[in-house]
Amino acid sequence: MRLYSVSLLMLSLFALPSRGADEAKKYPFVFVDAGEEAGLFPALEAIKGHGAAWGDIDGDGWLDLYVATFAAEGSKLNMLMRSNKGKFTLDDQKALNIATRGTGVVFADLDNDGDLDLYIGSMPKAPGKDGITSRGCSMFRNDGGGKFTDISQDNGACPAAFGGRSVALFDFDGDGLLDLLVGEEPIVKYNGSTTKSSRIFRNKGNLQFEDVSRAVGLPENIPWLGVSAADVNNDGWPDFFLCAPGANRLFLNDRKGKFVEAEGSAAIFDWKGLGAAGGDNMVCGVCFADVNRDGLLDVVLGQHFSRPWNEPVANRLYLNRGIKNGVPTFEDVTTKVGLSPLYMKAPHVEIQDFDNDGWPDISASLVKFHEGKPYPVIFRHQGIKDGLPQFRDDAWGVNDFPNAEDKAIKSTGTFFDTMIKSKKVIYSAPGPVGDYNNDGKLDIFMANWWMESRSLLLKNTTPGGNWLKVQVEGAKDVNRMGVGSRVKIYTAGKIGDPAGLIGCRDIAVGFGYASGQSAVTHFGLGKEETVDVEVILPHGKGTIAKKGVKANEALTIKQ
Ligand SMILES: [Ca+2]
Ligand SMILES: [Ca+2]
Ligand SMILES: [Ca+2]
Ligand SMILES: [Ca+2]
Repeated sequence: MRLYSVSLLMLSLFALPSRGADEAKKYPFVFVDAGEEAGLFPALEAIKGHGAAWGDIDGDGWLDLYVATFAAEGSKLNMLMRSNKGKFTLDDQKALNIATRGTGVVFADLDNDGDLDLYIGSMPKAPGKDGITSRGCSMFRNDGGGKFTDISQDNGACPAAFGGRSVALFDFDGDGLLDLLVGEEPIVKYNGSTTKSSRIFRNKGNLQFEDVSRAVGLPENIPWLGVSAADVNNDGWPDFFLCAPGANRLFLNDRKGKFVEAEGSAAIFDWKGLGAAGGDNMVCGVCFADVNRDGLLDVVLGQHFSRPWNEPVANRLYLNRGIKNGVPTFEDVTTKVGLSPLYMKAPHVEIQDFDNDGWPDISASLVKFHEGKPYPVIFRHQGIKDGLPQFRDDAWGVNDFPNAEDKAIKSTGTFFDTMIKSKKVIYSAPGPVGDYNNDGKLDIFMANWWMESRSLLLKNTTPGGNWLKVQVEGAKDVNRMGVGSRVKIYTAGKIGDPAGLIGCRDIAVGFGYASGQSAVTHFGLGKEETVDVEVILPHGKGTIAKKGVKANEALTIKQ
């Protein structure tokens, strides 16, 4: 109820006349729509884009991009865009050009051979009146150099009647092989699936998997749209979060191969008070990172509510307030920290430092436009005040959306027609962040759902501070990608001192919504020119310290 009253307050604030141009000048980031110059078009024109992943598939140091679509009349099928130093060309491998209703896409080294395989979470569809068929979940083996072979049949992770949504990687049992966490669509028979039960597929080695969902304690009938795995109770073992309508839950790893729901998690993360919900009101994306430098991972949730232009809704931030008896305590600080209600869906969410000032910002998969230029909605971290991180978004003021006319539209279809024509705002399902041009500034890719609109490669040219990229190469029972490693950045000379902590996050792939990220973690460093880096390997496999690391480089730490 409280949130609702705040929404009304914000509604009246936003109803003030727009100052467009002046507001655009205040926007603290600079993004360029770089899809054309980077070569994504015409390949990515006319797609129903619904999933995307970054990953360096050929080991040349440049991020490649896989885009998944919803197979529909007129839409192109899934595509791999291969990067040559930041310029993309459409890869011609027919095997990858499949018809899916793709939501989750991740590049993942599932056999620890040093190259990235590919997994796609998708909802199967039998041919209907439209004659269009789509495959369910699919897996491709990288045979080296980014040449892929379809191994979806009989691998155990691509059941025929399973409506896969977002995907996250984790090594839940500590055997050094990455397991898959795949959400299932909440509406039974919306696709070729008869269940709404998310799955954990355990990696048995040799690219063979088994469904261990029930055996490890993930109950039946828990669908999920967004997924994320991270160690939220600092015991070295990956925990996970599911979000779906009415089912935001945190599960903790018992370190013996099972999960238990964190006590009280359903109540803490319950998303009530949003008026006459229903319809496609959905909690969608989830992302973990430490936003207040206390060494505890906080969590942000994204939303895909039915008609936010009528009734705005904020993406939510929960601070991790400490761990008691192995269970983290979370506090909803959304309104206290400035995450203002959004008048549009913003399903994907990431915590990343877009201006490299050392404070991680919160991005929504939502863009406003002024004079044709994109202003992605990013809540910029303003630092800590009175013990709380403060965030501010400056994108909304750049144009008058939603004006009274926009707000009066009740029909979703009419609204979207207007939205596409007026070019004032757009949102996307996926919005994976990655530095595609290797300049140390984090870029964003948003696959577009409307065929007459365009996907956005948002090149970040924001003047900013120093940065550091860290990746971890596992061996000896730690997965090769280093997923699950905790990376902590300290001011030089302060390693291990909580007062010197600048950044803290887990190496993670597959978070937010419908998005796959590279296993390279990025930290803004502000003015720091050298820092100390501590890597805590998962499952108690040890700690690696690197002191006096120079800023503005990509550091690979080997186990
Ligand atoms: Ca844990
Ligand atoms: Ca924290
Ligand atoms: Ca920042
Ligand atoms: Ca960049």
